[in-house]
Amino acid sequence: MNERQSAWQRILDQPPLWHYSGVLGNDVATTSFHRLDTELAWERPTLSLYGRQHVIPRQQVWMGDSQTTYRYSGRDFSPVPWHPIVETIKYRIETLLASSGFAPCTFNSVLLNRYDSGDDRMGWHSDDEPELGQDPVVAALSLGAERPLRMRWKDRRTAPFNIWLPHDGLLLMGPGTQRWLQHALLPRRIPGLRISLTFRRVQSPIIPDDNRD
Ligand SMILES: O=C(O)CCC(=O)C(=O)O
Repeated sequence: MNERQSAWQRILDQPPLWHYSGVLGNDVATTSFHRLDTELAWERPTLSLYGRQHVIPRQQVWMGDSQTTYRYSGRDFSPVPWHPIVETIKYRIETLLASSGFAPCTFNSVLLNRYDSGDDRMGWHSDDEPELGQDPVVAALSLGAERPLRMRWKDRRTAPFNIWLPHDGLLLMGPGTQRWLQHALLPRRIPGLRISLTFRRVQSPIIPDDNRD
């Protein structure tokens, strides 16, 4: 593994959990943030959770290569084609990971999440859907308001902890992260819009339901 620049911060060794500050540079990150906010067709779908229908407490767009259909909580999501800004960000992250000595990753899809305010949220889950394969790598870029991602071990070996996600920061969740940990973006009294882009690689087209809310 290459020497990592000081912009990388190791959060956990096993599973590998890293944060990188300043992925795009502040100006590009800020322009990308505003353009994604206004140019994407954000949706607030209704999902089935524990047998009840409810509207998700955030907005989202599922984007990627055409075969990357994704299913959770009783719904299929067909990807919208790559937006040029998102595709540029994807290449930037892939290049950054390769040049930092991580195993090469090629992402073919991304879930974009839009949190209008601190009330918008995502419940406890792991990104462990079978179509992502065993021990997927997920790389999440944050834009806009800084929020903490709450992490907890599935076996409760230590207390839950926060990872603060600043504008233009990348959280790299390496192999094993989804197997051992869950994460959530809990409601917080933090004003301001936040957008996250969670890049993934879909290996097979369809997955069984989970109970993400
Ligand atoms: O918005 C975030 O940073 C978390 C997103 C997330 O957990 C997911 O897309 O699975």
